[in-house]
Amino acid sequence: AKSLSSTSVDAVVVGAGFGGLRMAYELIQRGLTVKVIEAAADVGGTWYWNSYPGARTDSESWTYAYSFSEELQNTWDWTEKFPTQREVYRYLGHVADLFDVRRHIDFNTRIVAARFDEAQVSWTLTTDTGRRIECTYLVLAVGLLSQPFTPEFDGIEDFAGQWHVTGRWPRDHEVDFAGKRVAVIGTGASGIQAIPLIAQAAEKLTVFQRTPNYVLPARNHSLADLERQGIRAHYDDIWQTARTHPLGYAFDRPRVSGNDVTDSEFDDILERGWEVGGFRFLYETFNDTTIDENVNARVSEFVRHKIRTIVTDPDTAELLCPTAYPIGSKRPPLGHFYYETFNRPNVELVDVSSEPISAITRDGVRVGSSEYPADVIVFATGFDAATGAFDQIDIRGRGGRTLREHWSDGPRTHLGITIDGFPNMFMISGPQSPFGNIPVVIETTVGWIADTVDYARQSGIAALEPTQASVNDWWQVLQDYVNRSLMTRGRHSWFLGANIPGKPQGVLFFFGGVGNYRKRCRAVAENDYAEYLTQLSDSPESW
Ligand code: NA7
Repeated sequence: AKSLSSTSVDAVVVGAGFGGLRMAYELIQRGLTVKVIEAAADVGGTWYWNSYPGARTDSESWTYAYSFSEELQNTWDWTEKFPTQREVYRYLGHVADLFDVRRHIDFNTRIVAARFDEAQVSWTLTTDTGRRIECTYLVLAVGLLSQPFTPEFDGIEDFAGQWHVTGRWPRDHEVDFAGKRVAVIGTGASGIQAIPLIAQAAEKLTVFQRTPNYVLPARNHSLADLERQGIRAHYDDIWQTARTHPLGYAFDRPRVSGNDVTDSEFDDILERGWEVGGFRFLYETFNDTTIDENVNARVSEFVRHKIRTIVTDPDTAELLCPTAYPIGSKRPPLGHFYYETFNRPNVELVDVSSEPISAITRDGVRVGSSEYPADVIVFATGFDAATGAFDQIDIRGRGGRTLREHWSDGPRTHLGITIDGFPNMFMISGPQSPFGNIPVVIETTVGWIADTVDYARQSGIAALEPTQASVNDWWQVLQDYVNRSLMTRGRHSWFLGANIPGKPQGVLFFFGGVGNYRKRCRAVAENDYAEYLTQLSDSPESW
C-alpha cells in the first residue's frame, strides 16, 4: 500500500493571499506551529492569479495594505493611488519575506479534503499530492473572489484562436494582442480594467456587454514623495477613520442627504465628487445614496448624463447607460478612460442583453445570426463569489456532515467566520463577512480568530463552534441590512450569488458596515463566547 506522509501542527492556514499571510504570521507570533498550504507557486492569492492587463486595485493604496506593522508601513513606497496587480503582488512577497512566513508555506499544493475527527478533536487534511496533515485549528483563507466562473458556451473546443480567463491569466508568457482581433466577454470590474488597454494594442476589439455598469472615473495618479510623507504622518488618523467607516475606507462621512439640498447644490456636490473620482464619488457626496431611492435615482441619472457626454456615438452611449438597477447595488467598477475607449474607431460594443451569446465558433463569437471574428477571446465573466472556493474542498465536520450539504440552501455562518457543526474551523473573508475594503476586514477577522484561539487555549477548551441559534441570529442580522439598503438590487449580482446559474440565492455579505462589524466581533469576546459551544480538554463528552 502507498504510505502517506503525515505532519501534525497546531494550525493549518489554507491560502497565502492577503488573509492567509497575515493569519499565519499572527498565529506564529502567538506561539502556534503553523503550516500554510497554497495552490499557486507563490504568495499573493488574488494578486497572483489576476495578472490580466490593467489589473489593479480600486482601493487607495495607503489603505489597501496591512496596518499592523509600522516597520512595513514606513518602509513600503506605493507608487500610485491605485497600484497595479504587479505592485500589490510585490508587496505581498515583501511581507512574506519581511516576516519570514515563506518557510511555513507549501506551494503548488491544494487541500482536497478536510475531516474533523471527534475522538481526536482534530482536523485531518488531505492534499492533492496525497499527503496528510493533522491540526487542531483550521483556517480557510481561500478568497472570496478566487474561483473564476466561465459560462459554458457551446463550441469553445472548436475555437481556432486562443482564449484566456482574467482570473487565471497566463504567467509564463505575455498575451500578444498586436494586430489581433480580440473579443472581451464581460463588463464587470475586470473587463472594465482590461478593455482600455487591450483596445490600444489590438487591431480590433469587440466588447460583449450583457449588463452595463456605472463606471466611476478612477482619477489615478502617481504618488509624489511629499504625498507619501503626508500619508505616513497621518497613518494613525487614516486607520482610525477606515476602521470605523462603513466600507473600511479613510473617507469623509457626508452629513447631507441628497434630499436636503437645492438642485444646483446637488449637481455641484456630484460634480466635485466626479472630479475626485473613485468610490469617493458614491460615498463622500450624500449620506443616503445607497438607501434612499429618490437620491439614488438622481445620482444614477447624473452618471448616465456623464456617459452621454463622453461617448460620441449616441447608440453606443445608450447601450452603456445602466437603467435596470440603482447605482451602488453592484460593486461599481473604476474606469481608467473606460467610456472614452468606445470613441476609438477600432472598438465595437455588442449588446447581448436580450439576445445572448449563442456559441463560440471556430472563428469567433456568435450572437443570433451574427458572427464576430476573433483571434483572441478574453473571458472577464467573474467569480463564483464567497462560497466557490469552499466548494472545491470536501469539508466534513461533526458526524461526517459535509459543508456542501450543510450549505445546500446557501451559506450559514456566525460573523462570516465560524460554522455550527464545524468546530475549530475559521474562515477569512468567508461568506457573510462584511462587504468593504478587504484588508481592513481581514485584519479584523484575523485578530478575532487569533484572540479566540488564545482564549480557547488559555481556558482549557479543546474545541469550539457557534451555536445554531447564533448562526440563525447572524442570518437575521444580514437580512435586516439587506432590507434596509439598495445594495442588493443589482441584476445578476454576485452579492447574492445571482451571477451563477443554479447557485442557491442567499445573502453572501454583511452590508451593515465594517465599523459596526468590528463592534459585533468584539462583543462576542467581551461576552465570553456565550454564543459558542465549547468542549473542554479534560472532559471530551462535555459538548
Ligand atoms: P463581475 O463583476 O461578476 O463581472 C462579470 C461580467 O461577465 C459581467 O459583466 C457579466 O454580465 C458578464 N457575464 C457573465 N456571464 C455572461 C454571459 N453568459 N454572457 C455575457 N456576459 C456574461 O466579475 P469581475 O471579475 O469583473 O469582477 C469581480 C470583482 O472582482 C469585482 O467587483 C472586484 O471586487 C474584484 P452581467 O452583469 O452578469 O449581466
